[in-house]
Amino acid sequence: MNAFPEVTKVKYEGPQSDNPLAFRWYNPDEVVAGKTMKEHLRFTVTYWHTFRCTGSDPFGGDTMLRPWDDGTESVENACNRARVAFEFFEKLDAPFYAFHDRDVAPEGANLSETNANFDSVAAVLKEEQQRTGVKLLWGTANMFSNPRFMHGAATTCNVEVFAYAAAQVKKAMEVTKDLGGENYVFWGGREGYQCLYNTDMKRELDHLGKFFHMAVDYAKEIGFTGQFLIEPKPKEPTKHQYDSDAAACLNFLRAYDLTDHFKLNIETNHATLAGHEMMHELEYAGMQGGLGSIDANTGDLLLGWDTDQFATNYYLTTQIMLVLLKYGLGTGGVNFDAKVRRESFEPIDLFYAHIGSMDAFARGLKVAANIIEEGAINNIVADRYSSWDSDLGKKIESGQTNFAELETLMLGKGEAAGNSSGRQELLENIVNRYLDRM
Ligand code: XUL
Ligand code: CO
Repeated sequence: MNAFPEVTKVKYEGPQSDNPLAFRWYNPDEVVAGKTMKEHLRFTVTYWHTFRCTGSDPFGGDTMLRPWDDGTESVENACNRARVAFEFFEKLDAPFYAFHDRDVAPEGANLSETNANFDSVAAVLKEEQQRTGVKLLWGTANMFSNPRFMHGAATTCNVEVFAYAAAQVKKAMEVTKDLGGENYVFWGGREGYQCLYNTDMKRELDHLGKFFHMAVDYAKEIGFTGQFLIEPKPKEPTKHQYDSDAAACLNFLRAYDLTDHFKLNIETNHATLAGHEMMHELEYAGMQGGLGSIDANTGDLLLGWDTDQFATNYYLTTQIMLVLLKYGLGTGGVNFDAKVRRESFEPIDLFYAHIGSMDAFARGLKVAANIIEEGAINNIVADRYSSWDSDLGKKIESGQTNFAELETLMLGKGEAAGNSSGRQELLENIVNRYLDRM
């Protein structure tokens, strides 16, 4: 394979380099906060955007130039594409990739044929993984593109579609396990509703709970030990998706007794659609022990939909890395669920896009590590809450007091102690200072 003849292996050349095909910040073996960058970041290329995106949009057709792809839905073309994908991962020095079942292999005339197609391509993926050492971060099932899923998959009103979805996930879990996948993701593409008049929400959510329990049971049965992840998103394609944000997902998991088996895969553009900052979603998941992995992208705030762009903004990557350093990623990774713009149609643009975002995350990691190491933010936060370190604070936090006792105290004092400044602007300046230092 030589689909990208103009690229050899992308290497670290340092911040002064003006080579657009070199890393300026991502230096895989450099140790930051006790681990190599490679270990911290676990960069992952998404198969669907990088190898299946055609560039079409609601207003126009395909634009992407992909000379290796013959444009057919044949298994042969899929196998060839898989080999090209691994050439890309290798040249980019990306340690992981992630896929949907239907990205890698075409559907057949029936489920058995579809499964056979999947097995044929999975054999190539396995061979290529062994050849290159690139690993599978996660697998997932696409249960949103085919028209059968118009009403949903696990939350459909059609019981046989539920059964089909179960069969599809069963197979996707088997292939993910066989390829050594470290996680398995559920993004509820059509698990939601367009209209409440025709929706039995309670019944749909009960079915979703049952579906996830079946997945947990099947994982045990086949010895799949990867982490299950749910990816929150509030809307698109449905008007409301049940996994709308981290809080909704965690509440669902708790209500259906699934918290021990699932964590969350948090995506920046989805956080934006939910009206949250990425940092909020990460912190919310992290503080409840539910942060599993991230889909690293960004949206265009002026467009307001899920544009899945590559993140290059250092403030964003610094914020993300501040939270990831706090909670760790475990078996998760930084998965580039991002696509090049339809105008960036040449194969080389795939390299520019990934290199730029890998560098932005690497720099964010270094800045965040410095901020944490020097306590630049944490000391101010600790100071802000220091009144809680008093005897009174300890009593409240350990549940050893009550309203009546607190009333007596305040009646005696007459007024609470004065407040101190929140220092928001100072903190924003501090982040700038650490960015300047790099
Ligand atoms: C859709 C999205 C998906 C999931 C995997 O917005 O993010 O690609 O990441 O199904
Ligand atoms: Co995603």
